[in-house]
Amino acid sequence: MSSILKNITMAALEPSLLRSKFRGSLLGALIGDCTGSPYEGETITAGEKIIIQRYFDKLEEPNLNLKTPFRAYTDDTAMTKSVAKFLIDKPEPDYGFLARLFVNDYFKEPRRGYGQNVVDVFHKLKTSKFEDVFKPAAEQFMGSGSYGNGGAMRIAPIGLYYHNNYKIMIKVATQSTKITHTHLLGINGALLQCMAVQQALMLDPQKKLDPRHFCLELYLKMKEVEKTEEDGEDESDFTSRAYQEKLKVVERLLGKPHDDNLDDEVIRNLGHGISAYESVPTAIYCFLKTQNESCGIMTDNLLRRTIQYAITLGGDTDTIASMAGAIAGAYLGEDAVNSSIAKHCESYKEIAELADNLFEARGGSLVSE
Ligand code: AR6
Ligand code: MG
Repeated sequence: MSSILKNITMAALEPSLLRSKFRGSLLGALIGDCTGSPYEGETITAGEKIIIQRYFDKLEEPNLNLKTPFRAYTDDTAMTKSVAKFLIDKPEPDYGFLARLFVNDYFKEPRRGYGQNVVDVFHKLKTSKFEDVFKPAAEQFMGSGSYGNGGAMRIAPIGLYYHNNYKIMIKVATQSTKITHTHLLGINGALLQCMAVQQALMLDPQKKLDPRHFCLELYLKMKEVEKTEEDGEDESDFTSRAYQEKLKVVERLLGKPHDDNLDDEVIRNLGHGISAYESVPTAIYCFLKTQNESCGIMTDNLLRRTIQYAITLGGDTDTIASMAGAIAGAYLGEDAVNSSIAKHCESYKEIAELADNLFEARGGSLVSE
């Protein structure tokens, strides 16, 4: 194991702070999903950015009565809930159990905006009676597998639960992703998002974060992941080093002062699409960029700032805002969650409870390698 992996801080966090961070992360993911989904697939103009600013200002009003009481969540949250339950209900990872949770949820509520590939995989899993839970996904796209961001969008519970057991975190994140996504870019995108959540969780929310340092640490970890990826031998250089290269771009963009043209450059260089490659580095950038108050978003609340900024980039808004929200919430904890905004999100109480159950299932922060 390289020095970067050996040096990952294993210091136990104070239990009440850790519990708060579990809640912050899962609620951040939920809020990003629910507030982002109305803008999915849009190109956001300067005028719309102002409308989004007003939309969030309004959601923050404590006595706001909306005709529709809540913003519905999408497949991002549905699948995140399943991943959390998989960790809570079984002492050892049981991927057959996780596959059944995904499939049961999908057939109960199919209209949550699932990607077409995962829908195919769910049908095949059901028809095959879950005989080999990794086979259907591996067969998709003529054997190359999906590179969608569906593995990354649901990974936060794994980064939280295994936060002080890095090696197992990587293993469980990889295997759980492979139930639906087997393309190297889909898997490594999920690993990058998982590492970002874990890294954010380990930070002291009272201390100002150094965005470029956070990015460099992720880059070094990603270099390790992309180097040791066995399947990478047959892949092009581009695919097997893709995320290292993207993180260099994130670092470069973080060095630029905010202006009206920068968002277009971010979209052009990092992307805002449904592939993991064009969305996970973007979510990380959203989190890091909004640590600086001059990022074009008018609010002191760092969690809202991250989520709102992610939405203003357009494209796959719910998933990018959800991933960015999961990272920001893991850093900041529940104190950063604006309760007025949260209460407009479907199932926010259930998600807070799920975060507590995930925390309890872990036995606090006591288990380490
Ligand atoms: N070759 C060609 N197209 C691909 C490939 C590939 N190897 N992999 C993915 N696609 P999917 P997700 C395209 O279905 O990742 C939802 O809104 C293909 O068009 O695996 O779970 C979620 O909330 C495929 O249908 O879904 C996410 O935001 C699409 O990518 C987003 O969609 C999505 O891959 C992705 O969810
Ligand atoms: Mg989505």
